[in-house]
Amino acid sequence: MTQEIIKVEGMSCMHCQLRVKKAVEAVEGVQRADVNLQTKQVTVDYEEGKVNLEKIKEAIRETGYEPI
Ligand SMILES: [Cu+2]
Repeated sequence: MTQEIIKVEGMSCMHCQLRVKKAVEAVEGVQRADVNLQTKQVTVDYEEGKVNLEKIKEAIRETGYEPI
């Protein structure tokens, strides 16, 4: 299992937090996503080989937020 932290702009409330969490966790190969609104960081646990960081960022982008 690999853990990465992605910085995401545009999240302002618990609704955003949940949307991002659900979107990331829906990506195949992702085991868990934790969104911290205060630091604007998404901590993702995923299986390398099944998914990569770019795919995870894309899922965030599709939800309407901006991964950095
Ligand atoms: Cu919101």
